[in-house]
Amino acid sequence: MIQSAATVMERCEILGAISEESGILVRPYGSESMRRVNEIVAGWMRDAGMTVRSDAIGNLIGRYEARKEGGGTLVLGSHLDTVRDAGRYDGPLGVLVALACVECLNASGERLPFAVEVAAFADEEGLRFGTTFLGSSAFACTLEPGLLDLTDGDGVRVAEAVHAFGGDPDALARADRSPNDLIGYCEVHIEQGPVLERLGLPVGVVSAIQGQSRVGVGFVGEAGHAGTVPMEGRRDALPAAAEFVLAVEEAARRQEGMVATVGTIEAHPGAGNVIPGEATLSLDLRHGDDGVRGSALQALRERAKEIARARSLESSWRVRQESKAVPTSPDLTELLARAVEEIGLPAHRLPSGAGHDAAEVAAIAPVAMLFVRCERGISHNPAESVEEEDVAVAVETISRFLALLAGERG
Ligand code: HGY
Ligand code: MN
Ligand code: MN
Repeated sequence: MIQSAATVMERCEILGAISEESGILVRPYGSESMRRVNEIVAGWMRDAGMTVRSDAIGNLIGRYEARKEGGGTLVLGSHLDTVRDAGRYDGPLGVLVALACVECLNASGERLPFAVEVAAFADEEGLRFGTTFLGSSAFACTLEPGLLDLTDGDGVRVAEAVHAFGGDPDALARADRSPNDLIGYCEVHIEQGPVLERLGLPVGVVSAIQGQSRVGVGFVGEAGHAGTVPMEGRRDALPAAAEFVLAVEEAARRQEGMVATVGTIEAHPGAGNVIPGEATLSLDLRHGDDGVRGSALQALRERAKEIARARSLESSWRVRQESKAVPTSPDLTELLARAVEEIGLPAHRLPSGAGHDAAEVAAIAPVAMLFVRCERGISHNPAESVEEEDVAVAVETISRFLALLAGERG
């Protein structure tokens, strides 16, 4: 497992150097850098004895066949897209640990009673379209057709991007596979929080993934000359956006367990001496209880309207994507916990504040997740860091998990 962990670490470095921009890691859906990492990972999958396919959105899927047909399929994996100025482990670690486990099986010629697939999802972060989980929602066949009309910053529609990436937008509504064949999905991911580090544990077992909403919010007024238009009567869109940002922060601070973030804001037309006629921003709102999240979202929508009204502006509100809170499967999670305990570690259970592909795959299969300790809980940041020894524990845990599952189904 130590050798496998070293390979995982090296591969995280290799993939982490493949980016759309030099100096920072940024790998959005459908980009040239994503095409390159998919080619590299596909090569590693083939070397590990897997057959490789891409589905209708461009998720890369490697398959290691079962001892004999009809035993079902267990899917392991995570995503290969990144946020802007990303770390090297959020996503790729889960794909590469999964691959390392299949490599171990292949090296000893071992076949399990079920097939193992490694899924490398093509869009989890939603950087390009302000969404989340496009890849795994296509995999789970839960992708809302309306999403195909969303556009990126250059006006390219999701459907066009899927086509350009070699996918088939018309096939997204059709399942690539029968869910009846699926035994489950298990994802390894960095924790992205400080809990495991504080407890001194290399890995933890996820109990639930909290829900999230992503919204595009806009304020429209009238652009004008910064020097000649008096303050009285201006219809400046940016102060409205600023008021809204503060309202978001206040709403989240008031509600226990809620987190809300405005991660992007733009003023148009965007010149120092022009009153912004339009301001657009992103809202990311999360809570473990979907009802609480829904009410908070509605309240913020009303707030945006009030702010706009008071300033004689128009406001717009576009929910780009929502995902519900998802508990992990008790059975698979119990098995994962047993795998951790077999190594001689306590199986600490913790919820996930971050979203994960597992939340989408849960629509068609039971899911489980293993978190790996990361330094100071930092993620979505180039300072993301994991220890090779912890990765070795993750590889060993998933290998044992596969063996336990094989014992149950054998
Ligand atoms: O934003 C998230 O929770 C995930 O990292 N995409
Ligand atoms: Mn992420
Ligand atoms: Mn991730």
